[in-house]
Amino acid sequence: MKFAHLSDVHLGFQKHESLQKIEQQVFEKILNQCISSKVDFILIPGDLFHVNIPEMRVQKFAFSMFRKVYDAKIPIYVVYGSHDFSPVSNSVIDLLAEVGYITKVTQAKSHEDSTISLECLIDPKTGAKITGLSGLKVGKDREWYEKLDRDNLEAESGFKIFLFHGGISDMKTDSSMDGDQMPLSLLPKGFSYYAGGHMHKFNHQSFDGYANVVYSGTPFAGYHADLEDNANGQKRGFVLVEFEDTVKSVEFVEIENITYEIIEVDANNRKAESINQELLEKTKDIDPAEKVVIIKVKGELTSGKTADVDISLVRDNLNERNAMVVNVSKNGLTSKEYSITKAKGANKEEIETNVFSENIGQLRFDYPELLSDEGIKLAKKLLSELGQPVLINEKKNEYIPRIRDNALGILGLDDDAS
Ligand SMILES: [Mn+2]
Repeated sequence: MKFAHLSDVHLGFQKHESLQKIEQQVFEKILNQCISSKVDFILIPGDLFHVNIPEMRVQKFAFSMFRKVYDAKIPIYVVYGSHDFSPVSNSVIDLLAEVGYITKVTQAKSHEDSTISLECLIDPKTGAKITGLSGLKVGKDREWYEKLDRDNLEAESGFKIFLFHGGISDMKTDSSMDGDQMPLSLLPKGFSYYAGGHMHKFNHQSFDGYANVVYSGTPFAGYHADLEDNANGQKRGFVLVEFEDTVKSVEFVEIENITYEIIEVDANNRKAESINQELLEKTKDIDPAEKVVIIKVKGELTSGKTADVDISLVRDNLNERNAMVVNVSKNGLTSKEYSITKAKGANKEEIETNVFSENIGQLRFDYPELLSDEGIKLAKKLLSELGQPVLINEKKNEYIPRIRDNALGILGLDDDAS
């Protein structure tokens, strides 16, 4: 008997059309493999979708995929992740569950002594007992686990699987995703397999009382940093598990997504000009055609503004040579000469004014209206305009020009050129 474990698919995360295609292709490939290798069931412990109610394009795709798996008579067992979680069952997960394409495994009961008990559901074909808890929004998970009646679950006999969504502090994982982690001891002991979601890299470890604690990782990407990891050689895919009365084997199945190039530049103790030059040179050395190109600049410039590091030439060059997507990360870039000083204030209004007045002195412009008190006023007006929400029933193609025209008006610029 065998089952598949995949998680953190984050359907709907990608904004770029070409990457949306890859996102879908990868998911389709995995489900096709599940069908062709005749798995008995599929586990998805959370973040199947990037948000609880994704756009219709994503929902349509998901329904067509799950329909195929349903027709192949393969049950899918899920818990919510932190991304597709909804406290009032207002998630596309619930639609899929309602039509019977997937099954939510959490059957929890709260008791008077404030404990929570879980019941296992039994997979009809294999007899495997399956239960688990959803990932909740930040910090809430721990509370549930602390109230969980573990004894009752530990007393269950047979082949048992626990689905969870969250970080486990006992596991050696990549530190970039720390945050909320809980000790393994909050999970019930003695299960045959712990199907984890939330951590985006494959990880398989066993502990005393806790065999086979496994994260399948994201099959493609659910954060921008995932693409960077992919570019640096991180393998992506899903997990296939063979079992009888115990787990016989846990196999990571790699699914290829796309090819990458990464251009990294260290900006420490340098000027923007030399960075721009290095970027251009490194760009010439790569063949970007049909690849995701990641440009990463970090470090502290000796002078100038971080905006002086100009990616536009490099981007144009890469696009002319048919790069699929160019992703720029300048988050780690700062400047000795110009850095935003934090400011305090009694309210949002005051903090904004103080941030502008603390920092505007660092700027050198030929336009007096961009400096001193006049500049602060202008900046505040602009900030408030850019923060205007979409009106009820306003369409995106109405909202964007409205905000743009108003912003250009505040700056005293004419829009005719665009
Ligand atoms: Mn995730």
